[in-house]
Amino acid sequence: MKLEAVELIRLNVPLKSAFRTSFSSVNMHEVVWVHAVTDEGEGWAECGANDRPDYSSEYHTGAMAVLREFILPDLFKLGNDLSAEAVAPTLHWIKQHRMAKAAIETALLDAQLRASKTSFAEYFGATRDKVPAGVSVGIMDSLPELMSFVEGYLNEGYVRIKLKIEPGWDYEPVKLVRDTFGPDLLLQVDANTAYTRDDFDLLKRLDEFNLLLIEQPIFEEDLLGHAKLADYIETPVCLDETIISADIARDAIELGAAEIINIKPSRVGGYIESVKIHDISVANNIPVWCGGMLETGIGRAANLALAAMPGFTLPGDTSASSRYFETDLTEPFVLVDGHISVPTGPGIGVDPIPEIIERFAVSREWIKRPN
Ligand code: SMG
Ligand code: MG
Repeated sequence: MKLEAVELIRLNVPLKSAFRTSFSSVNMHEVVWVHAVTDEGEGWAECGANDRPDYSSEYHTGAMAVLREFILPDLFKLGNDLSAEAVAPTLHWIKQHRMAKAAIETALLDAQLRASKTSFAEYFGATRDKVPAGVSVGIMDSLPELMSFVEGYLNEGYVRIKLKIEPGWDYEPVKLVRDTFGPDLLLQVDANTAYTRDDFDLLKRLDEFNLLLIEQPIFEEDLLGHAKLADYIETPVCLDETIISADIARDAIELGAAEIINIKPSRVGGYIESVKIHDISVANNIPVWCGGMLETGIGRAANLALAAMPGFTLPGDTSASSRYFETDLTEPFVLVDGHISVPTGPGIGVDPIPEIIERFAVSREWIKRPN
């Protein structure tokens, strides 16, 4: 396969309601897509970064710059030797920038698999045709507002609730949700690094709610702190932000810092690295589940295929399109009996809808192979 050109598309997609975490509140969701044109066909991918470097160090303008200045020139140079599998080794010299690398690797994997009429799910060795859907519920202004969102999602059929927490919004909302919806509700929390080693006693109080897990309670670089916390509390510690590679996943597991892992392909540099993390986790009896970055249908399609692999034994943050958007940019993903179908078509199995791209696009830029 040979890369001919890449289109970088920046879109502003309104969310149905604000999504507040311990680090930001998003109403208008900025999205960046990578559209790769090769001699064998085209491919699409969504960059997992946010508009600001708040979830990780990456952000859209930076990701687009590193693609333009370093990543794409190297991939153009590969000529006919390009394949999705060749992307990571070629770009190894570029430190970090995993979300930018993941975006181009995924777009090329889409092009490659569309050409060979293979779905992402087949490529990953996925074993299911639908996956159970959880939903991530943001921090709210009040407890009644939280309750009305949680109740609405449960009525729609979501099989697991994740509550975003931060200091001052933890014990009380979790208690209210647990007391109201009972002991059988699959319930977990996500702090996005909002606590410190000084908060271990506070986090231990959450043990009484029999949570599935607590996600990324403290600073992402504090592997040892997570291991100490995992020893101290009953709730299983799950890592998100910390797990940026299969090597880190291996170390976190060995150290006892990760009892469960949230796999986000964008965070780890792509789907090929995600499969490695899945395999290491399965070999160590560590459950994994698929995280989300508020993806449109383009990113969601590929995540659903990954989530259909056998080691993904917990429901993911792969919710239906209607959880996020009035209008998705592909055919919407719908929730049926708490599950979402895994796409079966070649590549990611969905196509962007051109009129909707036009409606939400803020900028479109072509980068062409030099002659
Ligand atoms: O895609 O439903 C989704 C969002 C899931 O909570 C979610 N993601 O830390 O896991 C996480 C957060 C990061 C969101 S950044 C916009
Ligand atoms: Mg998280």
